[in-house]
Amino acid sequence: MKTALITGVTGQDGSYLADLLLEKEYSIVGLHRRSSTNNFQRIQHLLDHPNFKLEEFDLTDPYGCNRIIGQYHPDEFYNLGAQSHVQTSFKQPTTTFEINAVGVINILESIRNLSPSTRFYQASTSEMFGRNYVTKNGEKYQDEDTTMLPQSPYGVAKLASHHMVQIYRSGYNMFACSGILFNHESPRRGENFVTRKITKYIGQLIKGKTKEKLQLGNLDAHRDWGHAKDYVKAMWLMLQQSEPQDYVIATGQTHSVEEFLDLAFKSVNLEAKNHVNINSNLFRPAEVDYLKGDPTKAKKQLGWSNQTSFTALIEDMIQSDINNA
Ligand code: NAP
Ligand code: F7E
Repeated sequence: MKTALITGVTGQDGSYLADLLLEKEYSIVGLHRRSSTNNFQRIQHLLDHPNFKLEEFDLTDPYGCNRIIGQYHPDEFYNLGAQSHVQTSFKQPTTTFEINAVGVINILESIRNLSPSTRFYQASTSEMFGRNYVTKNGEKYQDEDTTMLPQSPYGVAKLASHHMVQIYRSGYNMFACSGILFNHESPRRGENFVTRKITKYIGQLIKGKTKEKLQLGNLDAHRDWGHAKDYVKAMWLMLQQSEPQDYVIATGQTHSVEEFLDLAFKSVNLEAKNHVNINSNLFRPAEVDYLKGDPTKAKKQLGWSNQTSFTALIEDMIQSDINNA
């Protein structure tokens, strides 16, 4: 039985990855930060699973990294833990860098020194591209070779760790790779990301739980949105290859925030314009205007492809939030 360690197991992706690896009969050690109140909502259904256990851990603690890696010598290590909110990274740039960049060095060093055969996955992101894209046949998109010009402390920290992974791979011959994942959402998405903010509001509106208008920021930004359940499969596939490499994971389609908003409201026969206020406080100091990934390499080499359409994603999130409300 293979052993996998997952940081960020209490988060959206960590919880779906744990589901997937348990189906594949892995033994999972979920690494979580101590908090004063229980935050196990997304993994509640796994807590009694015989192949699932939890360990306290913080990415910013190098001694803790050594302790965990030295104790388990895992076959696979998935680093999904992060300060993952872009807007928050402008307010907490140092914390973001400590967790998202220095934290990754902490793990890479522990693996290099204590368990060099462990395969390592890093959660890189389309935010690293920032405002940059390339144009081919009139199409604007980003792929593995597109120059990265991040526009937020989050993007800068993730780019630092992305380069670190490449250095440990080439310099120390480690099996270390990064998935450059474009936005992916689900019913388990954090409530302060724009998609979930919208679907949660719609659930509450329909059930008569709110009379307030929904406050949103920039509706013009374009994102390539997929479903987290599909994307965790790509993480696993990357660690099953004969050579470690980096891959873009995306749907290959882009939509504006406004399109998401309008479609979400229309799907329950409402008009967004009657329920939304634009709030300038929610605009970012710097914005990423346009993201559309080209997942050709992942399709060819991993056999991975997106399975959930944009409308099916919205439907899944809205149904779940109506039930929650
Ligand atoms: P998420 O729901 O915000 O989960 C982040 C996880 O990281 C949580 O479990 C959180 O624990 C944990 N964490 C935060 N600080 C930590 C620390 N100092 N030590 C250990 N764990 C810590 O994020 P997600 O959407 O699942 O994303 C997973 C990863 O993919 C992140 O690295 C994110 O940056 C990256 N990513 C996400 C997307 C996307 O669209 N979702 C796209 C590209 C890349 P708490 O529960 O205690 O807060
Ligand atoms: O913003 C706009 C906002 O916070 C999307 C993270 O998972 O994906 C995510 O980062 C867009 C931006 O996601 C609101 O300005 C408008 O243009 O949902 P978001 P994100 O910043 O794209 C990447 C790939 C990651 O790696 C990150 O970890 O929506 N927007 N109004 C708003 N955004 C938020 N959060 N809240 C609003 O009210």
